[in-house]
Amino acid sequence: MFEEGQYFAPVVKKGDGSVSVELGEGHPGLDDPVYRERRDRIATAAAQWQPGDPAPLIDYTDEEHEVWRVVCADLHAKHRTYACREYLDGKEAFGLPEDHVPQLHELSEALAPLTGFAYQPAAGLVPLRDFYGALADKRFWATQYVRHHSVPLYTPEPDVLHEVVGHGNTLADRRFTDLYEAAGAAARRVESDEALEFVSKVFWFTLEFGVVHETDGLKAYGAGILSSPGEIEEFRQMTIRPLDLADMGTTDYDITHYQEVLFAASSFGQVQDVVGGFWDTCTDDSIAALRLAA
Ligand code: TIH
Ligand code: FE2
Repeated sequence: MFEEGQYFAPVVKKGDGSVSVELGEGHPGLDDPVYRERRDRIATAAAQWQPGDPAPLIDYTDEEHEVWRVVCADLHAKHRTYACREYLDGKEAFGLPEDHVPQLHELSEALAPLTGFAYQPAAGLVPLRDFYGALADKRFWATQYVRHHSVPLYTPEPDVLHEVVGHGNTLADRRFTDLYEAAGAAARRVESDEALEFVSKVFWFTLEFGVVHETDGLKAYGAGILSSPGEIEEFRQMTIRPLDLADMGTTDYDITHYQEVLFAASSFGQVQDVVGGFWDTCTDDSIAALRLAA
């Protein structure tokens, strides 16, 4: 999913149906015309996609495949050390290629028998209600561009590596997809923007950046940690707070840096019970009460 920040790259629609991605100050691709052309082309394909169509085929270049290889090779050993059990199970079931960027449409086909989830292409920022609401229908909005080759270890912009290596391996396991679906149902149920923001912050501190205690140490289950070869080596040094709905739903975060505050569950079962249970039942009123308790 795409959010605002240092690298915020708004998508601007042009008259001919194509779109242009406005890379901002500080973006590593700002002065790289080849990269900018790629971003525009890939975003245009997403903008022209219609619901029901398969995700567009992207003609990834050798350089883009190389970024994929570098990140996957680096994460290969790090996942074994730092990823939680449930993620490693999903990764094994999904069997992603490590030598080339896969196409979203083939990943949707592979997910169908596993969990029924499917990817749909995002040109850029997807409004919160659309992004989360789609999860209730087992649809995951995903970008298709590749991070700039000069910064493979971390990007504040969710790219296809984040969507597929981070989220995809979780979309292959029902213990995770039950949580995604519950978050989607919650986002559809709540009415106020404040309640939706609370639901989305709980998502951020769990499915994006959650960590969990296992017998041999603290592990990551959040997709944002699991897709970043840089951040995955640092999360154990951050401020680790216990899983707490009121705290997660009201804590601010900065998407442009490694997350300094993380919330640790005592077990994956606690995430299912506490966070899944919250999304299953939350209402505007129950969230207002949690806000007061924070
Ligand atoms: N920082 C992640 C990465 O480098 O893979 C991408 C993002 C996850 C969540 C927001 S941005
Ligand atoms: Fe994400």
